[in-house]
Amino acid sequence: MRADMRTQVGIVGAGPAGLLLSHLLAQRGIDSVLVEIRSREYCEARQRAGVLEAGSVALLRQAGLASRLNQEGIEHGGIYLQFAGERRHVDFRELAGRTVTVYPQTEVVKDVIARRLADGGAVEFGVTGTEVAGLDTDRPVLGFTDAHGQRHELACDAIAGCDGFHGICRPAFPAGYLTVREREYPYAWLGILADVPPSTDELIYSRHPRGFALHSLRGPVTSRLYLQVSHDEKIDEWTDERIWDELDRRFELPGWTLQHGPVLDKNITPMRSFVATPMSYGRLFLAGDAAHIVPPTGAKGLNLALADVAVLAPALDRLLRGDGSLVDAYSKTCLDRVWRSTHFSWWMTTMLHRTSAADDMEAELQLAQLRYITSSRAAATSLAENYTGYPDLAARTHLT
Ligand code: RFL
Ligand code: PHB
Repeated sequence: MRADMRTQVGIVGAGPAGLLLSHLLAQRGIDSVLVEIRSREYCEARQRAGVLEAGSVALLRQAGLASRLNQEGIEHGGIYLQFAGERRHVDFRELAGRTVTVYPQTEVVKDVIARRLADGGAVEFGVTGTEVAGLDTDRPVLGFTDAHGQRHELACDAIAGCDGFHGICRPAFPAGYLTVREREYPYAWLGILADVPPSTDELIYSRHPRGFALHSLRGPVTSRLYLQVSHDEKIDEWTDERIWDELDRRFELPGWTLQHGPVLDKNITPMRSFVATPMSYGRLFLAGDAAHIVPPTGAKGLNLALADVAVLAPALDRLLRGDGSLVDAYSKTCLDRVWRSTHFSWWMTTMLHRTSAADDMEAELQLAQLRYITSSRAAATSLAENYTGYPDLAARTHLT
Protein backbone atom coordinates (compact mmCIF):
# COMPACT_ATOMS: atom_id res chain seq x y z
CA MET A 1 0.00 0.00 0.00
CA ARG A 2 1.13 3.55 -0.74
CA ALA A 3 0.95 5.93 2.20
CA ASP A 4 -0.55 9.37 1.54
CA MET A 5 -1.46 10.49 5.07
CA ARG A 6 0.26 10.33 8.43
CA THR A 7 -0.75 9.75 12.03
CA GLN A 8 1.03 8.34 15.07
CA VAL A 9 -1.43 5.57 15.94
CA GLY A 10 -4.00 4.08 13.56
CA ILE A 11 -6.93 2.58 15.47
CA VAL A 12 -9.38 0.09 13.97
CA GLY A 13 -12.80 -0.08 15.67
CA ALA A 14 -14.98 2.36 17.65
CA GLY A 15 -16.02 0.00 20.42
CA PRO A 16 -15.05 0.74 24.02
CA ALA A 17 -11.41 -0.37 23.43
CA GLY A 18 -10.68 1.76 20.36
CA LEU A 19 -12.52 4.82 21.65
CA LEU A 20 -10.91 4.85 25.09
CA LEU A 21 -7.47 4.23 23.55
CA SER A 22 -7.82 7.25 21.24
CA HIS A 23 -8.79 9.40 24.24
CA LEU A 24 -5.96 8.13 26.51
CA LEU A 25 -3.46 8.75 23.69
CA ALA A 26 -4.81 12.26 23.10
CA GLN A 27 -4.34 13.00 26.80
CA ARG A 28 -0.69 12.12 26.29
CA GLY A 29 -0.43 14.40 23.28
CA ILE A 30 -0.39 11.50 20.78
CA ASP A 31 -2.51 11.82 17.66
CA SER A 32 -4.52 8.99 16.22
CA VAL A 33 -7.03 8.27 13.49
CA LEU A 34 -9.82 5.88 14.42
CA VAL A 35 -11.73 4.08 11.64
CA GLU A 36 -15.06 2.29 12.12
CA ILE A 37 -17.17 0.41 9.58
CA ARG A 38 -20.48 1.20 11.28
CA SER A 39 -22.28 4.54 11.67
CA ARG A 40 -22.06 6.57 14.86
CA GLU A 41 -25.76 5.87 15.53
CA TYR A 42 -25.23 2.12 15.20
CA CYS A 43 -22.25 2.12 17.59
CA GLU A 44 -24.21 4.17 20.14
CA ALA A 45 -27.28 1.91 20.03
CA ARG A 46 -25.64 -1.55 20.06
CA GLN A 47 -27.00 -3.34 23.17
CA ARG A 48 -24.24 -5.10 25.03
CA ALA A 49 -22.69 -4.99 28.48
CA GLY A 50 -24.13 -3.35 31.56
CA VAL A 51 -21.72 -3.81 34.46
CA LEU A 52 -18.51 -1.89 35.21
CA GLU A 53 -15.96 -3.20 37.70
CA ALA A 54 -14.80 -0.79 40.41
CA GLY A 55 -11.45 -0.43 38.58
CA SER A 56 -13.15 0.44 35.28
CA VAL A 57 -15.14 3.18 37.03
CA ALA A 58 -11.91 4.53 38.57
CA LEU A 59 -10.22 4.44 35.16
CA LEU A 60 -13.05 6.37 33.45
CA ARG A 61 -13.03 8.91 36.28
CA GLN A 62 -9.30 9.38 36.04
CA ALA A 63 -9.61 9.82 32.28
CA GLY A 64 -12.13 12.63 32.81
CA LEU A 65 -14.93 10.67 31.15
CA ALA A 66 -17.21 10.08 34.12
CA SER A 67 -19.47 13.13 34.51
CA ARG A 68 -22.58 11.25 33.31
CA LEU A 69 -21.39 7.96 34.82
CA ASN A 70 -21.18 9.72 38.22
CA GLN A 71 -24.76 11.03 37.80
CA GLU A 72 -26.48 8.05 36.20
CA GLY A 73 -24.41 4.98 37.12
CA ILE A 74 -26.13 2.78 39.71
CA GLU A 75 -23.78 1.34 42.31
CA HIS A 76 -24.52 -2.29 43.24
CA GLY A 77 -23.11 -3.81 46.42
CA GLY A 78 -23.82 -7.42 45.47
CA ILE A 79 -25.81 -9.90 43.39
CA TYR A 80 -28.46 -12.52 44.07
CA LEU A 81 -27.85 -16.18 43.28
CA GLN A 82 -31.09 -18.11 42.85
CA PHE A 83 -31.22 -21.92 42.86
CA ALA A 84 -33.33 -24.76 44.28
CA GLY A 85 -36.21 -22.38 45.02
CA GLU A 86 -34.16 -19.91 47.09
CA ARG A 87 -32.66 -16.48 46.34
CA ARG A 88 -29.47 -15.75 48.29
CA HIS A 89 -27.55 -12.47 48.42
CA VAL A 90 -23.76 -12.23 47.94
CA ASP A 91 -22.62 -9.00 49.59
CA PHE A 92 -19.62 -7.60 47.66
CA ARG A 93 -19.19 -4.56 49.91
CA GLU A 94 -18.80 -6.67 53.00
CA LEU A 95 -16.79 -9.49 51.41
CA ALA A 96 -14.45 -7.66 49.04
CA GLY A 97 -14.79 -4.03 50.12
CA ARG A 98 -15.67 -3.12 46.51
CA THR A 99 -18.81 -2.60 44.41
CA VAL A 100 -19.74 -2.65 40.72
CA THR A 101 -21.65 0.00 38.78
CA VAL A 102 -24.49 -0.60 36.38
CA TYR A 103 -23.84 1.79 33.48
CA PRO A 104 -24.62 0.50 30.01
CA GLN A 105 -21.92 0.06 27.38
CA THR A 106 -24.07 2.19 25.03
CA GLU A 107 -23.58 5.10 27.44
CA VAL A 108 -19.81 4.54 27.80
CA VAL A 109 -19.56 4.57 23.99
CA LYS A 110 -21.70 7.74 23.69
CA ASP A 111 -19.63 9.53 26.35
CA VAL A 112 -16.28 8.76 24.71
CA ILE A 113 -17.45 9.52 21.15
CA ALA A 114 -18.84 12.90 22.31
CA ARG A 115 -15.57 13.71 24.06
CA ARG A 116 -13.36 12.68 21.12
CA LEU A 117 -15.38 14.79 18.72
CA ALA A 118 -15.45 17.76 21.13
CA ASP A 119 -11.65 17.49 21.42
CA GLY A 120 -11.29 17.52 17.63
CA GLY A 121 -10.30 13.84 17.45
CA ALA A 122 -10.24 12.09 14.07
CA VAL A 123 -13.00 9.47 14.10
CA GLU A 124 -14.13 8.15 10.70
CA PHE A 125 -17.44 6.30 10.80
CA GLY A 126 -18.87 4.29 7.91
CA VAL A 127 -15.54 3.32 6.33
CA THR A 128 -15.11 0.30 4.05
CA GLY A 129 -12.17 -1.78 2.87
CA THR A 130 -10.09 -1.55 6.07
CA GLU A 131 -6.63 -3.10 5.54
CA VAL A 132 -3.39 -3.21 7.54
CA ALA A 133 0.07 -3.75 6.02
CA GLY A 134 3.78 -3.35 6.79
CA LEU A 135 3.27 -4.70 10.29
CA ASP A 136 6.86 -5.86 10.69
CA THR A 137 8.24 -2.44 9.74
CA ASP A 138 8.33 0.69 11.91
CA ARG A 139 5.90 2.43 9.50
CA PRO A 140 2.80 0.18 9.25
CA VAL A 141 0.00 1.36 6.96
CA LEU A 142 -3.74 1.50 7.67
CA GLY A 143 -5.84 1.58 4.50
CA PHE A 144 -9.53 2.48 4.32
CA THR A 145 -12.15 4.10 2.11
CA ASP A 146 -14.00 6.90 3.89
CA ALA A 147 -17.77 7.46 3.92
CA HIS A 148 -17.43 9.74 0.82
CA GLY A 149 -15.72 6.99 -1.19
CA GLN A 150 -12.20 8.47 -0.89
CA ARG A 151 -9.41 5.90 -0.42
CA HIS A 152 -6.71 6.65 2.21
CA GLU A 153 -3.43 4.97 3.04
CA LEU A 154 -2.35 6.14 6.46
CA ALA A 155 1.31 5.80 7.51
CA CYS A 156 1.46 5.09 11.26
CA ASP A 157 4.01 4.40 13.97
CA ALA A 158 1.74 1.68 15.34
CA ILE A 159 -1.71 0.22 14.70
CA ALA A 160 -4.19 -0.87 17.37
CA GLY A 161 -6.58 -3.63 16.33
CA CYS A 162 -9.67 -2.88 18.45
CA ASP A 163 -12.04 -4.32 15.85
CA GLY A 164 -13.77 -7.01 17.90
CA PHE A 165 -13.97 -10.75 17.39
CA HIS A 166 -14.93 -10.59 13.68
CA GLY A 167 -12.46 -7.84 12.70
CA ILE A 168 -9.63 -7.87 10.14
CA CYS A 169 -6.63 -7.26 12.42
CA ARG A 170 -6.24 -10.65 14.09
CA PRO A 171 -6.44 -12.44 10.70
CA ALA A 172 -3.63 -10.12 9.46
CA PHE A 173 -1.11 -11.84 11.76
CA PRO A 174 1.16 -14.26 9.82
CA ALA A 175 -0.21 -17.79 9.48
CA GLY A 176 0.82 -20.01 12.40
CA TYR A 177 1.94 -17.08 14.59
CA LEU A 178 -0.99 -17.09 17.00
CA THR A 179 -1.82 -19.72 19.58
CA VAL A 180 -5.58 -19.94 20.03
CA ARG A 181 -7.35 -21.46 23.02
CA GLU A 182 -11.09 -21.77 22.50
CA ARG A 183 -14.24 -23.29 23.96
CA GLU A 184 -17.74 -23.11 22.52
CA TYR A 185 -20.74 -23.70 24.75
CA PRO A 186 -23.82 -25.65 23.58
CA TYR A 187 -26.15 -22.78 24.49
CA ALA A 188 -26.76 -19.08 23.79
CA TRP A 189 -28.42 -16.11 25.52
CA LEU A 190 -31.66 -14.61 24.33
CA GLY A 191 -31.56 -11.03 25.60
CA ILE A 192 -34.39 -8.50 25.82
CA LEU A 193 -34.56 -4.85 26.65
CA ALA A 194 -37.92 -4.07 28.28
CA ASP A 195 -39.71 -0.82 28.98
CA VAL A 196 -40.47 -1.64 32.60
CA PRO A 197 -38.76 -0.74 35.90
CA PRO A 198 -36.52 -3.54 37.22
CA SER A 199 -38.27 -5.93 39.62
CA THR A 200 -35.10 -6.20 41.71
CA ASP A 201 -32.60 -3.90 43.46
CA GLU A 202 -29.58 -6.00 42.35
CA LEU A 203 -28.89 -8.46 39.52
CA ILE A 204 -30.41 -11.95 39.87
CA TYR A 205 -28.46 -14.90 38.43
CA SER A 206 -30.87 -17.85 38.44
CA ARG A 207 -29.93 -21.49 37.95
CA HIS A 208 -33.10 -23.37 37.05
CA PRO A 209 -33.78 -26.91 35.72
CA ARG A 210 -35.28 -25.24 32.58
CA GLY A 211 -32.07 -23.23 32.05
CA PHE A 212 -30.27 -20.13 33.30
CA ALA A 213 -31.90 -16.68 33.51
CA LEU A 214 -30.46 -13.25 34.41
CA HIS A 215 -32.32 -10.14 35.53
CA SER A 216 -30.27 -7.01 34.87
CA LEU A 217 -31.23 -3.41 34.17
CA ARG A 218 -30.39 -0.38 32.10
CA GLY A 219 -31.68 2.27 34.49
CA PRO A 220 -34.58 3.05 36.85
CA VAL A 221 -37.24 2.44 34.18
CA THR A 222 -35.62 -0.08 31.82
CA SER A 223 -34.93 -3.76 32.45
CA ARG A 224 -32.50 -6.08 30.66
CA LEU A 225 -33.22 -9.80 30.92
CA TYR A 226 -31.59 -12.91 29.50
CA LEU A 227 -32.65 -16.53 29.01
CA GLN A 228 -30.42 -19.50 28.27
CA VAL A 229 -31.59 -21.01 24.96
CA SER A 230 -30.08 -23.65 22.71
CA HIS A 231 -27.16 -22.52 20.52
CA ASP A 232 -29.20 -22.93 17.30
CA GLU A 233 -32.36 -21.22 18.60
CA LYS A 234 -34.35 -19.05 16.15
CA ILE A 235 -35.37 -15.64 17.50
CA ASP A 236 -38.61 -15.69 15.42
CA GLU A 237 -39.85 -18.60 17.48
CA TRP A 238 -39.85 -16.47 20.63
CA THR A 239 -42.88 -14.21 20.89
CA ASP A 240 -42.81 -11.61 23.66
CA GLU A 241 -45.44 -13.63 25.51
CA ARG A 242 -43.35 -16.81 25.35
CA ILE A 243 -40.27 -14.92 26.62
CA TRP A 244 -42.12 -13.44 29.64
CA ASP A 245 -43.69 -16.81 30.40
CA GLU A 246 -40.27 -18.50 30.43
CA LEU A 247 -38.74 -15.70 32.52
CA ASP A 248 -41.62 -16.04 35.03
CA ARG A 249 -40.87 -19.73 35.46
CA ARG A 250 -37.12 -19.36 35.84
CA PHE A 251 -37.33 -16.53 38.41
CA GLU A 252 -40.36 -17.91 40.25
CA LEU A 253 -40.26 -17.30 44.00
CA PRO A 254 -43.21 -17.19 46.43
CA GLY A 255 -44.18 -13.61 47.21
CA TRP A 256 -42.16 -12.06 44.34
CA THR A 257 -43.46 -10.94 40.96
CA LEU A 258 -41.57 -10.18 37.77
CA GLN A 259 -43.05 -7.04 36.21
CA HIS A 260 -43.69 -7.33 32.46
CA GLY A 261 -43.52 -4.54 29.88
CA PRO A 262 -43.13 -3.83 26.17
CA VAL A 263 -40.07 -5.52 24.62
CA LEU A 264 -37.91 -2.85 22.93
CA ASP A 265 -35.12 -5.06 21.57
CA LYS A 266 -34.55 -8.81 21.26
CA ASN A 267 -31.45 -10.74 20.19
CA ILE A 268 -29.53 -14.01 20.56
CA THR A 269 -25.83 -14.13 21.50
CA PRO A 270 -23.66 -17.25 21.18
CA MET A 271 -21.35 -18.12 24.08
CA ARG A 272 -17.64 -18.61 23.61
CA SER A 273 -14.33 -18.51 25.47
CA PHE A 274 -11.43 -17.53 23.20
CA VAL A 275 -7.89 -16.30 23.84
CA ALA A 276 -5.34 -15.60 21.06
CA THR A 277 -1.71 -15.12 22.08
CA PRO A 278 0.49 -13.17 21.80
CA MET A 279 -1.63 -10.02 21.52
CA SER A 280 0.84 -8.25 19.24
CA TYR A 281 2.86 -8.79 16.09
CA GLY A 282 5.46 -6.22 15.05
CA ARG A 283 3.68 -2.84 15.25
CA LEU A 284 0.12 -4.25 15.40
CA PHE A 285 -1.41 -4.52 18.89
CA LEU A 286 -4.75 -6.24 19.54
CA ALA A 287 -7.02 -5.07 22.36
CA GLY A 288 -10.43 -6.18 23.68
CA ASP A 289 -12.63 -8.69 21.86
CA ALA A 290 -10.19 -8.74 18.91
CA ALA A 291 -7.86 -10.79 21.14
CA HIS A 292 -10.19 -12.51 23.61
CA ILE A 293 -13.85 -13.34 24.20
CA VAL A 294 -15.52 -14.48 27.41
CA PRO A 295 -19.08 -15.73 27.88
CA PRO A 296 -21.10 -12.84 29.42
CA THR A 297 -22.01 -14.63 32.68
CA GLY A 298 -19.09 -13.03 34.56
CA ALA A 299 -19.73 -9.50 33.14
CA LYS A 300 -16.08 -9.22 32.11
CA GLY A 301 -15.80 -8.47 28.36
CA LEU A 302 -16.15 -4.70 28.48
CA ASN A 303 -13.94 -4.49 31.55
CA LEU A 304 -11.19 -6.50 29.86
CA ALA A 305 -11.36 -4.25 26.79
CA LEU A 306 -10.87 -1.16 28.98
CA ALA A 307 -8.08 -2.88 30.94
CA ASP A 308 -6.12 -3.74 27.77
CA VAL A 309 -6.05 -0.16 26.51
CA ALA A 310 -5.13 1.16 29.97
CA VAL A 311 -1.94 -0.88 29.49
CA LEU A 312 -1.51 -0.14 25.79
CA ALA A 313 -1.71 3.68 25.94
CA PRO A 314 1.35 4.22 28.17
CA ALA A 315 3.20 1.43 26.34
CA LEU A 316 2.68 3.16 22.96
CA ASP A 317 3.67 6.48 24.51
CA ARG A 318 7.01 4.97 25.53
CA LEU A 319 7.45 3.33 22.11
CA LEU A 320 6.99 6.67 20.37
CA ARG A 321 9.73 8.06 22.59
CA GLY A 322 12.10 5.30 21.48
CA ASP A 323 11.65 2.78 24.28
CA GLY A 324 9.95 -0.49 23.29
CA SER A 325 10.15 -2.16 26.71
CA LEU A 326 6.48 -1.69 27.64
CA VAL A 327 5.10 -2.75 24.26
CA ASP A 328 7.33 -5.83 24.45
CA ALA A 329 5.66 -6.66 27.78
CA TYR A 330 2.14 -5.65 26.60
CA SER A 331 0.79 -9.10 25.83
CA LYS A 332 2.10 -10.70 29.00
CA THR A 333 0.95 -7.79 31.16
CA CYS A 334 -2.62 -8.13 29.82
CA LEU A 335 -2.81 -11.90 29.77
CA ASP A 336 -2.67 -12.46 33.54
CA ARG A 337 -5.93 -10.52 33.88
CA VAL A 338 -7.35 -12.03 30.68
CA TRP A 339 -6.86 -15.58 31.93
CA ARG A 340 -8.20 -14.77 35.41
CA SER A 341 -11.36 -13.31 33.82
CA THR A 342 -11.55 -16.19 31.34
CA HIS A 343 -11.49 -18.68 34.19
CA PHE A 344 -14.04 -16.75 36.26
CA SER A 345 -16.42 -16.38 33.29
CA TRP A 346 -16.13 -20.10 32.46
CA TRP A 347 -16.70 -20.97 36.13
CA MET A 348 -19.81 -18.80 36.49
CA THR A 349 -21.13 -20.11 33.16
CA THR A 350 -20.70 -23.80 33.91
CA MET A 351 -22.08 -23.40 37.44
CA LEU A 352 -25.30 -21.74 36.28
CA HIS A 353 -26.23 -23.20 32.85
CA ARG A 354 -28.00 -26.46 32.19
CA THR A 355 -26.09 -28.69 29.76
CA SER A 356 -28.55 -31.52 29.35
CA ALA A 357 -31.72 -32.53 31.15
CA ALA A 358 -30.28 -36.02 31.51
CA ASP A 359 -27.08 -34.94 33.28
CA ASP A 360 -28.08 -35.39 36.93
CA MET A 361 -24.44 -35.57 38.00
CA GLU A 362 -23.77 -32.11 36.59
CA ALA A 363 -26.92 -30.73 38.24
CA GLU A 364 -25.87 -32.00 41.68
CA LEU A 365 -22.35 -30.62 41.27
CA GLN A 366 -23.76 -27.19 40.36
CA LEU A 367 -26.09 -27.19 43.35
CA ALA A 368 -23.29 -28.27 45.70
CA GLN A 369 -21.14 -25.39 44.43
CA LEU A 370 -23.98 -22.85 44.80
CA ARG A 371 -24.72 -24.05 48.35
CA TYR A 372 -21.00 -23.73 49.17
CA ILE A 373 -20.76 -20.16 47.84
CA THR A 374 -23.83 -19.07 49.77
CA SER A 375 -22.75 -20.69 53.04
CA SER A 376 -18.95 -20.29 53.16
CA ARG A 377 -17.48 -16.82 53.62
CA ALA A 378 -14.26 -17.93 51.90
CA ALA A 379 -16.10 -19.19 48.81
CA ALA A 380 -18.36 -16.12 48.64
CA THR A 381 -15.32 -13.83 48.99
CA SER A 382 -13.70 -15.49 45.98
CA LEU A 383 -16.78 -14.77 43.84
CA ALA A 384 -17.00 -11.19 45.18
CA GLU A 385 -13.32 -10.47 44.47
CA ASN A 386 -13.53 -11.77 40.93
CA TYR A 387 -16.85 -10.14 40.06
CA THR A 388 -15.87 -6.68 41.32
CA GLY A 389 -12.50 -7.01 39.57
CA TYR A 390 -8.88 -6.47 40.12
CA PRO A 391 -8.00 -3.10 41.58
CA ASP A 392 -4.81 -1.99 39.80
CA LEU A 393 -6.37 -0.63 36.59
CA ALA A 394 -6.28 3.09 37.23
CA ALA A 395 -2.72 2.84 38.54
CA ARG A 396 -1.57 1.31 35.27
CA THR A 397 -2.34 4.33 33.14
CA HIS A 398 0.26 6.20 35.20
CA LEU A 399 3.06 4.00 33.80
CA THR A 400 5.36 6.29 31.87
P1 RFL B 1 -16.47 -4.14 20.09
O1 RFL B 1 -17.38 -3.45 21.03
O2 RFL B 1 -16.96 -5.37 19.40
O3 RFL B 1 -16.01 -3.07 19.03
C1 RFL B 1 -15.31 -3.41 17.85
C2 RFL B 1 -15.62 -2.38 16.80
O4 RFL B 1 -14.83 -2.63 15.63
C3 RFL B 1 -15.63 -2.41 14.50
N1 RFL B 1 -15.04 -3.10 13.35
C4 RFL B 1 -14.33 -2.49 12.37
N2 RFL B 1 -14.01 -1.20 12.16
C5 RFL B 1 -13.28 -0.89 11.04
N3 RFL B 1 -12.89 -1.82 10.11
C6 RFL B 1 -13.20 -3.14 10.29
N4 RFL B 1 -12.82 -4.04 9.39
C7 RFL B 1 -13.94 -3.51 11.46
N5 RFL B 1 -14.42 -4.69 11.93
C8 RFL B 1 -15.08 -4.43 13.07
C9 RFL B 1 -17.00 -2.92 14.92
O5 RFL B 1 -18.05 -2.41 14.11
C10 RFL B 1 -17.07 -2.43 16.35
O6 RFL B 1 -17.63 -1.14 16.44
O7 RFL B 1 -15.11 -4.57 20.78
P2 RFL B 1 -14.30 -3.95 22.07
O8 RFL B 1 -14.09 -2.48 21.91
O9 RFL B 1 -13.15 -4.85 22.25
O10 RFL B 1 -15.32 -4.11 23.29
C11 RFL B 1 -15.66 -5.37 23.79
C12 RFL B 1 -17.07 -5.34 24.38
O11 RFL B 1 -17.97 -4.80 23.43
C13 RFL B 1 -17.55 -6.75 24.80
O12 RFL B 1 -16.50 -7.49 25.39
C14 RFL B 1 -18.70 -6.68 25.84
O13 RFL B 1 -19.86 -6.11 25.29
C15 RFL B 1 -19.02 -8.08 26.37
N6 RFL B 1 -20.19 -8.12 27.25
C16 RFL B 1 -20.11 -7.72 28.57
N7 RFL B 1 -18.96 -7.24 29.07
C17 RFL B 1 -18.91 -6.77 30.36
O14 RFL B 1 -17.83 -6.35 30.79
N8 RFL B 1 -20.00 -6.76 31.20
C18 RFL B 1 -21.20 -7.22 30.77
O15 RFL B 1 -22.17 -7.13 31.51
C19 RFL B 1 -21.29 -7.76 29.43
N9 RFL B 1 -22.45 -8.22 28.94
C20 RFL B 1 -21.41 -8.54 26.74
C21 RFL B 1 -22.53 -8.61 27.63
C22 RFL B 1 -21.56 -8.90 25.41
C23 RFL B 1 -22.78 -9.33 24.96
N10 RFL B 1 -22.87 -9.63 23.58
C24 RFL B 1 -23.87 -9.13 22.74
C25 RFL B 1 -21.72 -10.23 22.93
C26 RFL B 1 -23.76 -9.05 27.18
C27 RFL B 1 -23.88 -9.44 25.86
C28 RFL B 1 -25.24 -9.96 25.45
C1 PHB C 1 -26.11 -6.83 31.25
O1 PHB C 1 -26.67 -5.98 31.96
O2 PHB C 1 -26.20 -6.79 30.01
C2 PHB C 1 -25.35 -7.92 31.86
C3 PHB C 1 -25.13 -7.92 33.23
C4 PHB C 1 -24.41 -8.96 33.83
C5 PHB C 1 -23.91 -9.97 33.03
C6 PHB C 1 -24.11 -9.96 31.66
C7 PHB C 1 -24.83 -8.93 31.07
O3 PHB C 1 -23.23 -11.00 33.62
